[in-house]
Amino acid sequence: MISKTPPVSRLFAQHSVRAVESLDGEWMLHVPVGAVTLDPIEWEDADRTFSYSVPSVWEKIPELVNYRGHAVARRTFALAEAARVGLVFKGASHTARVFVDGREIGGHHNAYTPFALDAGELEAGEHELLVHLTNEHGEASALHVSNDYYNYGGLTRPVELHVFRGDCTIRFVHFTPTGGAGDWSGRFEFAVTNLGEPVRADLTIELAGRTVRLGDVFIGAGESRHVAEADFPDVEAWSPDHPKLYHLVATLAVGGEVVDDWADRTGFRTVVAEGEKILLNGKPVFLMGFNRHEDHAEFGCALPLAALVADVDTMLDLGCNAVRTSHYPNDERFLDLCDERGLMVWEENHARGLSLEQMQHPRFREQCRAGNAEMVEWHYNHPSILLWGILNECASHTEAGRAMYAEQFEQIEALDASRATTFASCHPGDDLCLGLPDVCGFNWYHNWYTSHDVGACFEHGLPGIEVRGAGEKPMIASEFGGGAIPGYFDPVRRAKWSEDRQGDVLEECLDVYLNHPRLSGSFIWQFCDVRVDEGWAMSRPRTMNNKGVVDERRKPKLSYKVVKRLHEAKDTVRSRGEALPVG
Ligand code: ADA
Repeated sequence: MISKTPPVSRLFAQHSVRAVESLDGEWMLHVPVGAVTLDPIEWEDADRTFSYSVPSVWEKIPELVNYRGHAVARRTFALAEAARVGLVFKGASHTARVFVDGREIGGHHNAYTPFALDAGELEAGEHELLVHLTNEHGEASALHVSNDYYNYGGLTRPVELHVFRGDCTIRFVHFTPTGGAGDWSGRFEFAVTNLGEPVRADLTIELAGRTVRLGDVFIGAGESRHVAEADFPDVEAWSPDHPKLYHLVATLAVGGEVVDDWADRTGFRTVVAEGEKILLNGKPVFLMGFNRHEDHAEFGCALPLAALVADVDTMLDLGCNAVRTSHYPNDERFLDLCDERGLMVWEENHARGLSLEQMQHPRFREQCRAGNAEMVEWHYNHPSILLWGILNECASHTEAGRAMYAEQFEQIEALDASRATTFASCHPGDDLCLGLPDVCGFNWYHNWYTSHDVGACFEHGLPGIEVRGAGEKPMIASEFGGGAIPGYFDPVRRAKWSEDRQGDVLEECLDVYLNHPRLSGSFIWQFCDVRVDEGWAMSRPRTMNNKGVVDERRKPKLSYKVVKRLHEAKDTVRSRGEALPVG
C-alpha cells in the first residue's frame, strides 16, 4: 500500500478507510527562459529547472521573484497495487492543467478554491504527476488581474493523493443545524459519486454521539444526493466564547463492506439577519476584526500552519472576534483555526474592484460560478463562517452589474440558505444592489483618501444608503483605515504614511464604527501589509499596500496598541483564556 503520511491539509484526519497520502514536499519546477510560455508535456524543453517545495509560491525561488508566466511542476508517486486514484489540490495558482503519466485528467482556474480530479484506474508502480501552471494576467482570466494584492504562482496549498477502494465514493456531507439550546436538530446532505454500475448501499453518519443510518439506498451512476435528519437534544452550541466542535464521520458500505469514508468537523449554531441585527444563536452579535489577505513576506500566499496559527493568535490578541477573508476563499487550515478559536468569518468569493467592463469579460460568469460553488461546497461545515460575501467593490452601481450580483446571490442562496449573504460596496451614493444581500457592507475611507470627518460623513450618508436598500438590514463598516510605512514616525506633523497618522486614522474610525448603534460590525483595512502588483506601485510605496496594523513580517506598528485598546473597550469583546485545541 501507499505510505500513510499524516494529512496536512486540514487540522484533523478526514479518512481512515480511504488511503490518503500527502504529495507535499519536493517537486521539480521547470520554467522557460526568455519566454513565458511552456508546453505542458514538453517540460524537458524548459531552460531552467528548480527543486520546488510544495506548497509554496514560486516567487520564493530568487530567480523567480518577479516571474509571471508558465511553469511545470512535476513529481512521481508510487502505488503498491493497482487502484482507482484521485488527486486533491487545495490551491493551484492560478490556472492548472493536470497530467498523470502524460494523460490530461483535468484542469482548474482560480488560485483560491480547492478541486478534486479523478485519475482513474492506475497500475501498481511509479507514476508521473505533472501540473502545468500559469499566473499570467491575460485573456484567460477574468478574476486574476493586476490588483491591489499579488497573484503568486505555484502549488500554494497542500496536494493529496486519494486511493479509493471502489467505484462509489463520498464527495461530501453537508450538515445544517437548526433549532437552539436543548432543541437542536440537523439535516445531512450526502453527495455520492458512483463511477460504476448502480448499486444499493448503506450510508451512515456519526455526529455528537448519534448514529444516523440510511439503509439500502439506491446509488445510481454518476453523482447522487441523499438526505437524512436527526435530533440532537444534548449538544452544546458553537459561539465565539465557546467554540464547541463535533466530528462528523460518514461511511458508505456496499454489500456490508465499508468502501469509503469522509469526516469533517462542524458545530451547532444558527445565523440570521433580522431587522438591523445579525443574530448568532438568536442573539445579536457585533463582528469586530480585520480584513486579512493571505500574504507574508516570507511565504507569499502559501502560509505554513505555524504562520496561520500566529495570525489567528495575533488577531485574538488585538481583541478581534471576526475576520473577513478579503478577497477570496481562504486556506482550509485557517478556517479550521477560526472554528477552534471562535473567530467569526465573513468569507468571500474571489473578485476585487472589477469595473463593469471587467465584469463583462467573456469568462467572468463561468469563473465566478465555479468559484462560488467550490467555496460553498468545500467550506460548508465550518461553523465559524457566518457570511458569504461576493464581488468586493465591483460595478454594483450599474444596471448590468446589478444583474450579475443578483445572479450570484441566487446561486449562493440555492447552495446554502443557512448563512447570511453580503457584499462590500464602494458606491454608497448610487449603489443599486443594496436590496440584494441580507447584510450590507460599506468600504469607507473618509479620513484617508478624503479628509472628511468620519462621524459626520456616516450620519450624512446614512439616510441615503437606507433608502437605497440598506434600511432594515444589518450594516457593516467593511473597510476603513490608512497607510503607514513601517518605521516611519512623525509624532509632530503626523504626516500621511507615518505610523502616528495611521494610529490617528484608526482611532477616529473605530470611535465611530464600534459605537454606532446602526452597525453590526467593523473590519479594519487591514491586518498585515501585502505585496501588490507593479501596476499599483505609484500609489503604494514599497509596492505594498501599507495599511496593515502589522507589517508583512508581522511586526506591530504603532496602531497595534490603538486597535487593541479600542477593541478591548467594546463590550462584545470575546472572553479569552479557554484552552486552544489543536488537531
Ligand atoms: C478598497 C479595496 C481593498 C484595498 C483598499 C485600499 O476598498 O476593497 O482591496 O484596495 O481599497 O487599500 O485602498
